[in-house]
Amino acid sequence: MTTEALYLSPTAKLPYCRGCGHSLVVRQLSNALERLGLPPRSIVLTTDIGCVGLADSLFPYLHTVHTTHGRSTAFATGMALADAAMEPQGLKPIVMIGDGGAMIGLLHLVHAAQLNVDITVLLHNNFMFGMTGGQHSALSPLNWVTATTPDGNSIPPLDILALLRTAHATFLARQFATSPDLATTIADAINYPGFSVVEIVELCTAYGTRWNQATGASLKEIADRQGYAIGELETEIERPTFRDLYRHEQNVRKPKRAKPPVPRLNTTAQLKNEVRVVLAGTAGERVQSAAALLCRAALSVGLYSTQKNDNPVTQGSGFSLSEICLSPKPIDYTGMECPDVVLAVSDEGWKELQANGTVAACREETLLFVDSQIEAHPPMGCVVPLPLRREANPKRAALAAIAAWLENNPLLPPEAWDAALAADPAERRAESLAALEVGRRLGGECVKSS
Ligand SMILES: Cc1ncc(C[n+]2csc(CCOP(=O)(O)OP(=O)(O)O)c2C)c(N)n1
Ligand code: SF4
Repeated sequence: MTTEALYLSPTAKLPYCRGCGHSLVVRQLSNALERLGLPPRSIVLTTDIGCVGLADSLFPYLHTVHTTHGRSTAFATGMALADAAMEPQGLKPIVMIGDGGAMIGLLHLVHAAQLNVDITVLLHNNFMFGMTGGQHSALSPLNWVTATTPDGNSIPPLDILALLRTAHATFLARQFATSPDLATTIADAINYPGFSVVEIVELCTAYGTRWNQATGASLKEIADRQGYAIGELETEIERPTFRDLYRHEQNVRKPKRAKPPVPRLNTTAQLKNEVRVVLAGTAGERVQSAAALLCRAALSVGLYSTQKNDNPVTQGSGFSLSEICLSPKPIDYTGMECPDVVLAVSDEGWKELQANGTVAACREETLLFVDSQIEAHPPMGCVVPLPLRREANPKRAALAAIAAWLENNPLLPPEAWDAALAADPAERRAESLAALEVGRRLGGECVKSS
């Protein structure tokens, strides 16, 4: 296999119109890769929509991804972020995008430049949308005739490199597709360890040349008229790449204080069948943490448990809800069509249970423990009102409700709670034990009275 065969297939039939600048770029990209001698599998050619996006199949030995319009830079950025975090590293995404795609996905370019991810963007600027019939793009020069500006464009064009400079890009280059230096510039850009962009000024021969009497020789004049510098542009800043920053952060970051796994006790739980519990209350009143504690307690005695939380987008206001499954067997489905137990400790929680259909889904045998301040009128099920908020205080009402239910259905031995609470700071553990105590007492009283 010749080296060229590793990049542009020697039998490749280029799909572009005769004289299209894209053909020149494809050949010069192949030359640049050949010079760099990069392993083909270390490159991901990430192409955009448009004629520019037809390049994938010409490079059979590279990884290729053909993406949605304007999003090629975002795909490449994602790959570069993942590559920086993985071992071994060494994937180089190269984006091939048109001026149309660059406009549609402009912020992806800005973002890639800000992040300084190791990607190279080859921005094929033929001043128009080629594939769809030669419409104007935000990079069309003044007076440029396009399908949508038949009398010539009167909107000043965007200088994409100037824009990316303000996004802190550190490698910016502009070349003509016809330039003998193009392969060198592309190679330099690929070699650059951070974000690099090469704007390639070229012509769409299907529309641009015809409507503007332009030829390859006119490119310099067009660039001059817009004040566009050609070549690798000066950038005054040196700054770390995303890869450098990531490595640095990995080295300095303090290990996250994760809760240790819950210890597994010798005791087993008295649970034969799966039980599904919905716990509902008010945000900020430790509803979801009480549910997590129940799950940990269940794990300590060999049960399986799952927890799904819900709250409004506001996080700190409104309802707070947890759906908990406990089971002696692995839990494959965590849905909650008809809960076995409903624990509602505040008005907000109860209203949400009505709104989300939980109350309507209760059956005859569903147990409902609700705070006595709530006016609960479920269509079915057995409602047990308990003064949870008053006796345990609102922040402990959820845990007290769990304890009250378990006092009536002793699924977990008391030592399961000790195991679940073992990792908590002493003060928090004492609060939780107090809540459990109140719940047991209230639950015990309702057993006696029934
Ligand atoms: C989101 C979205 N918008 C519009 C289109 C239609 N579309 C297909 S190709 C194209 C023009 C591409 O122009 P450019 O990116 O400059 O590439 P060229 O064809 O010139 O190589 C457009 C607008 C699309 N496919 N997807
Ligand atoms: S339509 Fe224009 S951009 Fe597309 S291949 Fe033909 S010349 Fe190139």
